[in-house]
Order: sequence, then structure tokens, then C-alpha cells
Amino acid sequence: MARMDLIVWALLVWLGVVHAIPADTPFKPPAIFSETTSYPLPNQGDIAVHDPNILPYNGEYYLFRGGVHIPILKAASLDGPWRRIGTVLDEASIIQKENRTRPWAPTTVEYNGRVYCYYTVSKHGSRNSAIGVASADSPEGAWTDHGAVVSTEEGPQSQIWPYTKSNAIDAAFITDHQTGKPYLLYGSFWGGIFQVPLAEDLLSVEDPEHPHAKNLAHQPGKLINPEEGSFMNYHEPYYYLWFSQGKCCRFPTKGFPVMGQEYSIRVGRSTNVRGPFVDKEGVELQKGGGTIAYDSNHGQVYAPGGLGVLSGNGSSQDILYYHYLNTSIGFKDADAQLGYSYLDYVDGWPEPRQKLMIMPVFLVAAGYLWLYW
Ligand SMILES: *[C@@H]1O[C@H](CO)[C@@H](O)[C@H](O)[C@H]1NC(C)=O
Ligand SMILES: *[C@@H]1O[C@H](CO)[C@@H](O)[C@H](O)[C@H]1NC(C)=O
Ligand SMILES: CC(=O)N[C@H]1CO[C@H](CO)[C@@H](O)[C@@H]1O
Repeated sequence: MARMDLIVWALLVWLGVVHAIPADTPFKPPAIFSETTSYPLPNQGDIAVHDPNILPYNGEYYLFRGGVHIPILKAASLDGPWRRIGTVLDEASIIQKENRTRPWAPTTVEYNGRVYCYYTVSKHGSRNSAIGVASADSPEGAWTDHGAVVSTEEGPQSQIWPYTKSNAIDAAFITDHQTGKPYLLYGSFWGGIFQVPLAEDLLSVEDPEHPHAKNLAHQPGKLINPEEGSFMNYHEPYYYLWFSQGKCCRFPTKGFPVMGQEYSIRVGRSTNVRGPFVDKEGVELQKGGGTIAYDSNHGQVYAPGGLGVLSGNGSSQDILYYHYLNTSIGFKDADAQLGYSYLDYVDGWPEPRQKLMIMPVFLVAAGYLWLYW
């Protein structure tokens, strides 16, 4: 507008002849919630939980969550209802670090007839963290706390690489499907996701003074690595390294990031349990790679992450479970909901589906008929 036009327009606005903003222009909020339909809506797990961890055991599901002494819940189906049955710890963790009454992000596994729960003792924004472990004969207990397996910043071996540059949070566990050798994964926000071999009793790192560690995922050149909550599963012929990337928490107090910067679920694969892992574009996860497998969708699901995978063991579909914020429920961390999707592997890349595929069921039925007809 020329200067004269502006003056005339301002005068007309002042006189009320025209409105400063045409009244029918709709207010356009900044793009925050993705409306994409490229990802399916989750199946709803009927429980509010952040960083869920689920162990199928004796035909039931046990859900472990962060909180005072690590609460345990139980259900006959992933759809709930979930019933609280107790806690992993009877008192504060024996790890002498802050917030030890309230560990985070447990990961529970069954190994050689025992159950092991790896948990995190840390606090937001600190690298003074540890991963501890408790074990029991069954998820119903009685549990024994064994204390720290890896410590960063302070504690045993914390002066040894990779503990010097990593953050001991968010444990995951995998065994080499050929040798049975167990590994612990952890990280991050510092240095990315790391993997260390475990001793056979699963209570310590193998050769603790010289850990044969690998850095499996990280964003080069960045001090802050918003990659965390890793998980590894094996689905022949690949190991899949999953993690959550982006802003996870505290949206009501810290505000919303621009769309795409919130939590999303990423994945890469390798034929070797120790990597290197690459994403769908062939980018190594150690070089910032990671294909988005599940992200905000339908304007309803926001910042999904904190995931795990349940193996169908070849007879049923694998299941990806996670937490997400439902945009019509709320954005507090405590509002996070349990969701899950069935995994379809397309060219060896996992794709979430809302419904169980007909195919495996059909094959099992056909096999059954062929055997017994
Ligand atoms: C798959 O097999 C593992 C190891 O045998 C077992 O712990 C797990 O419960 C099985 N998962 C399902 C969904 O049957
Ligand atoms: C979100 O919450 C609304 C209201 O409770 C519910 O109708 C809807 O199914 C939920 N969607 C998801 C994906 O959780
Ligand atoms: C999650 C949690 O319990 N955080 C606490 C950790 O400890 C600090 C300081 O002691 C508390 O302020 C946090 O609330």
C-alpha cells in the first residue's frame, strides 16, 4: 500500500467504515497437531501410563510403570481392564541417587526362568543417573533389588567410556538369537543410545572395567540428543532398534514445539545385534538416521513414544505398544494413554496397523485343516 492509501485506510478503520481484519477471516492457530491419516489410530489400552512396559507371562499381561517403587498392573488382554497387584520394590532403590523412591521407565524380561526388571534412577535434565535391576521368580514376586548395573556421572565405573559421555536411563534388553548372549541398551539425551554385553546372571555388565560397548544411535555434532527410550526386537532376519525422538513431556508448562518436533517413534534395522543399524533410506542410526514408524495423527494422537514390541513368535503378529497424548483428554505427562498397533513387515520394514491382519490367521487355519482334515 502506498503511504497515502495507508492513511486513508487507517482513517476509514477509525471511522468504523471498514474492519481492520475482515470479520470472516478464520483464526488460524499455528500448526501443532498433525491431521495425517498415514498412521492408523491406536487400539486403546484403557489405562493412563507414561513409558509403559509390558511382559506377557503365563497367558496374562503384566504392565510395569515408572512411579513410587515401580507399580505392577495385570490384565488378561491388552485392552484391559488393568488391576494393580503391587510394586517391584518394597522401599526406595538401594542406588544412592536422587529420586530413588520413584524409578522411571522399567523394562522387564524373562530369562532362564527368572524375571528381571531394569529401572532408571535419575531426574529431568541430569546425567547423574543409574540403571538398576531387581529380579524375581515370577512377575508376582517376591522381588529382590540388586542395585546399579550402569551408572553415569557418579558411581562405580562412571569414569569409564561410554559412561563418561552417556546417560544411564531407559533400559532395554535383547539376546543374540544365535548365541543367546544378553545385552543391555540405554540412553540418552547425551551421546545417544548405547549397548553393553551383560554378565550371564544379568546383574552386571560383562567385564565391567572394560565394557565392550557400542554406540548404536546418535546425532553427530549435537550435544543434546533427543533420542531415548530404545527398544530392540528380533523379527527374522533383522534386529530392529526402536527409539523415541523429540519432545516428550511437560507440554502444558513448557509449551508445544512446532509440528514434527514432538515425540515420534523411529526405527532402524541390522542383521547383527551389535549393528550398525540403518534406516529405510540407508542412513546409519549412528549418523542421525531413524525412519519414523509412528507419529502424531488424525488430530487426535499426539507425541507417541515410550514404546515396546511384543513378539508374536512367528505364530501371530508382533505388537507395537506405546504411550500417546489424546488431544481431547489432556497434555499432562500423567494423561498419556496406552495404545498399541499390530506390525506388518513390508519388505522387512515394520508398519503399524490398527487391525490384526487376516493373513497369519488364515495361514494358521489352513495349516490346521491340512494337518487334521
Ligand atoms: C514369545 O516367546 C518368548 C520366549 O519364548 C516368550 O517369553 C513370549 O511370552 C512369547 N510371546 C508371545 C506373544 O507368545
Ligand atoms: C480420545 O478421547 C476421546 C474422548 O474420550 C475418545 O472418544 C477417542 O476415542 C479417543 N481417541 C484415542 C485415539 O484415544
Ligand atoms: C520425578 C520426581 O520424583 N522428581 C523429583 C526428583 O527430585 C527432585 C529434587 O529432590 C524433585 O524436585 C522432583 O520432583
